[in-house]
Amino acid sequence: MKLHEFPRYPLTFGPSPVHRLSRLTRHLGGADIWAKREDVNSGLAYGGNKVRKLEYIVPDVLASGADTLVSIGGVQSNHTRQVAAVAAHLGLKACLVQEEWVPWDDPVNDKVGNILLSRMMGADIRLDPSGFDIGIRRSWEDALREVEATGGTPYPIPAGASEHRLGGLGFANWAFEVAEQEKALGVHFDTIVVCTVTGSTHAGMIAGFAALEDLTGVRRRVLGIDASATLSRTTDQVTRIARHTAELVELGRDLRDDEIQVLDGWAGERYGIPVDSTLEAMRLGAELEAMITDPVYEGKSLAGLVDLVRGGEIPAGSSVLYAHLGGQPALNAYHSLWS
Ligand code: 5PA
Repeated sequence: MKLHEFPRYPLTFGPSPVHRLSRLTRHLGGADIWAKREDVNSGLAYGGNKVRKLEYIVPDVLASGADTLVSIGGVQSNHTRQVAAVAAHLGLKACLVQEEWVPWDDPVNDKVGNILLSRMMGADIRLDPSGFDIGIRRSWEDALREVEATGGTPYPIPAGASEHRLGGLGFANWAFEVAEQEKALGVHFDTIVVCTVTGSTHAGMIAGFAALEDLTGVRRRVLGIDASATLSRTTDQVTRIARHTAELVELGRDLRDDEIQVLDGWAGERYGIPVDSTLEAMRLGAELEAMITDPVYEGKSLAGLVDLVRGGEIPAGSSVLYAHLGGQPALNAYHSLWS
């Protein structure tokens, strides 16, 4: 099936906004910097990148007859909050396993931000002491079995909706959305910068931009900035999902190695823990553009963009598009960074 033939259940406002970051561009004095804003893509509990992925998964949920979405993430997972939002919107239940992915011992960590919103939306939340791992987890499989044992019909959504057959489609389509917006704005983005952890956002973009390249002959770089701090696992997962998604949309060729680039250098030592470059990027985004980023994901990918523009790896003369994937609710648990 071609990408446009896959059913898509609307959960977003439509194409997410694209705008120029002129003060950040001037401050760094190199490439022209723009942002595409998944953080304001939907009215469902602040939206974010998972809402866009879920647009391609919901038709399968509805066809399955399930009554409970079962998913997993860290205590401050944005993904599980978006699953809770989509469940509420559809009149389904959400069962969320929330593990201790981040050793962040702020006393409000499991009370504010994403987890608060998920509770408000009626999700059944199971806190679990296991640590960070982007793979398939026993706690999640247990939750699936429990929902079944209590008479429910579960629908499994893995971490970040990434290891789902359809998980890459949302961001494959994002590439085509960008191409339309470029025409309207009279700009061409030769480089895309995106945060990557469980992989299907970046992987979907890779498949989508590959299909676009085959139509237009125009090559661009899609640079994933690792925020997992488990680089090889994330790179493997991005590669696997990109290849799978390319096959699903009948790309008709193998992806080249240069199409799959996960960059190291901004994740710090641990997933979820900001480092100096994260805090500097968060500050620049906020002070120069009022563009708010979080310390787990977007602060790290913005730090990558800042360094790549500063160092000229993204040269002056380039136009770079920063994919803002959301994530701000977690900031509440990180109030101590600014107080
Ligand atoms: C997340 C993911 P991928 O997981 O698709 O690589 O996306 C990375 C990413 N930015 C980037 C934000 C704001 C994100 O929330 N979040 C996860 C979560 O549980 O919230 C899946 C890890």
